Amino acid sequence: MFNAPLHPFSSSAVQHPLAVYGWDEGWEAEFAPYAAQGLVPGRVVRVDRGQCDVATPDGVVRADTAFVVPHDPMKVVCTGDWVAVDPEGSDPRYARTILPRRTAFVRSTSSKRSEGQVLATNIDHIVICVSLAVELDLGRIERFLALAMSSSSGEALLRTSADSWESGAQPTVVLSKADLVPDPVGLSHLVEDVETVAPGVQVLPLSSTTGEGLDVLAATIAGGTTVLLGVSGAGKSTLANALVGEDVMDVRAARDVDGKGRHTTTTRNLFVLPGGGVLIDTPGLRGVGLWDAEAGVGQVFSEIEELAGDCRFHDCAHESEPGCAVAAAIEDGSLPVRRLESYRKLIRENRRIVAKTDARVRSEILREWKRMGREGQKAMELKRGGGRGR
Ligand SMILES: Nc1nc2c(ncn2[C@@H]2O[C@H](COP(=O)(O)OP(=O)(O)OP(=O)(O)O)[C@@H](O)[C@H]2O)c(=O)[nH]1
Ligand SMILES: [Mg+2]
Ligand SMILES: [Zn+2]
Repeated sequence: MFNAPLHPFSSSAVQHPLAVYGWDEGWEAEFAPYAAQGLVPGRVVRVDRGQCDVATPDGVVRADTAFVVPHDPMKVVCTGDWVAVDPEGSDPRYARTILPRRTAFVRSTSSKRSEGQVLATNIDHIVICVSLAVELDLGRIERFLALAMSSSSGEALLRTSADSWESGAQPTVVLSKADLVPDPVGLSHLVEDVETVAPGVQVLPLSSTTGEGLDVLAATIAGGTTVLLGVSGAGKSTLANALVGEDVMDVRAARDVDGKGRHTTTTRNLFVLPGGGVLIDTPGLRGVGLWDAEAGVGQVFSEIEELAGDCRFHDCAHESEPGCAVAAAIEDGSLPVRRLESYRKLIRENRRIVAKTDARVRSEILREWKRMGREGQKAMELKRGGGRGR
């Protein structure tokens, strides 16, 4: 591919050997101090139990990630990270540091803990894979989208403020296995259903079997880094193989009909796409806990937030306030009740998660609880007081 042997840090017009992995001037500048130490840049293409495979100018090497802070999941090396590799040593080598992440896709790990889990980093596109072989779960699509739209910059992730951040990556919803819905009218209805829960988001029916939609998706994600997300069995790895043009991933055997819930893919793997850009295939996500996704929820439910701007009171809770534009939209049928409930649920859930991670928000919520508690108590006292005389 390269006509001349290249010095890895050369900034000449000749393409850098890591350019196909997304290496650019920004990374080069970021890496300069490490280059001065004699370290080599590389992109993590796979992580497996404390070791990772790193694409370097000399090819893919195995590296130990001993530098990580194991109890801080946000600092654990992740597929998509750019790292500085020690050229000394053989197998494994040592990855010394992670370059600051431009974006990261994070979910909360469990409802008990306040930890976020970084699923992929330095991503530009998020492809949410939804199988048409099973009934559509619109609530789950909204949840995936809220998380996708709040994927944030690496530095922001380490901040502990409640400021909402700009969305880092552009989502696309792929309706996979479209060959299983041969009726075009039925298919377009399904697409419309998903479009209503994904304002402003491209919704693309696709079949890895027939190739339908594949070229459109390939064009959408050409250039940049794309991560494939979705539940197990959605067809992510099959799609990865189709996009890469090679069987790079194992897929679930078609006869494995009882494979429900079993994960075929267990690691996150990064591949170079023939049309430019890279693709990260991920294991199926059972649950996607929101992680500081307020901005994302706002975007997914933008029509509700827009309506809220027309409510008479700026702090309208859309319960039974007079002049509530949201209630009016429910009334006239233009806003489905399911949608409002889904919005409320995700906002509540996100607040709980944020409260666990952020002291300021926590104290705000506490104040609110206390206020409500005091009011509740007053109400109770009034009631009791009123009852006492009888
Ligand atoms: N009919 C049809 N079947 C498909 C298509 N894409 C994938 N499948 C089938 O769906 C099943 C699951 O596909 P995988 O690609 O392994 O799914 P996955 O999302 O990677 O699953 P995990 O790795 O467990 O997360 C396999 O049996 C595939 O053959 C498609 O376009 N059409
Ligand atoms: Mg898979
Ligand atoms: Zn309202």
